[in-house]
Amino acid sequence: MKPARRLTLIAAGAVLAGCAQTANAPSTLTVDRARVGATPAGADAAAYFDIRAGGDDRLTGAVTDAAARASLHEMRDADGGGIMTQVDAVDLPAGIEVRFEPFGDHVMLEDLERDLRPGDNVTITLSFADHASIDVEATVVALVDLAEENR
Ligand SMILES: [Cu+2]
Repeated sequence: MKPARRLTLIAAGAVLAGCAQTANAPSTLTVDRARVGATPAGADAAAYFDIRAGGDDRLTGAVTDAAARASLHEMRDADGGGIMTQVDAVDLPAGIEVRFEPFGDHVMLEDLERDLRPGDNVTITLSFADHASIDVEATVVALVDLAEENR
């Protein structure tokens, strides 16, 4: 490919990316009911919340200073129940409330740096394909209370 043609393609790509952002603006995104199960240091805790994106978006990652790592987990059907599987992103269709909840999708806080006790708060930074990152304050709740949510 000749250099001149390659430059033209790069420029076209930049224009397309610009259009996509303009079409979504102003992009709104809300996160509600953030909570995480009480879990001892060194173990993994699941975090849950409701997300509503104003335009099509994707949740692409999470970090927290309460754990060594955080990853996105989906529940997939398997023999004898569900199995959790790490995924790169979770789709957030425009205007739809996407619920991360017990026995469903969640953010896994892996290898906790400290005990998470009921009433504590954990800051989780969520990142998205389009929207700017959001800091979420998740409340630590007893596991028994999480288990009762779906009853
Ligand atoms: Cu998990």
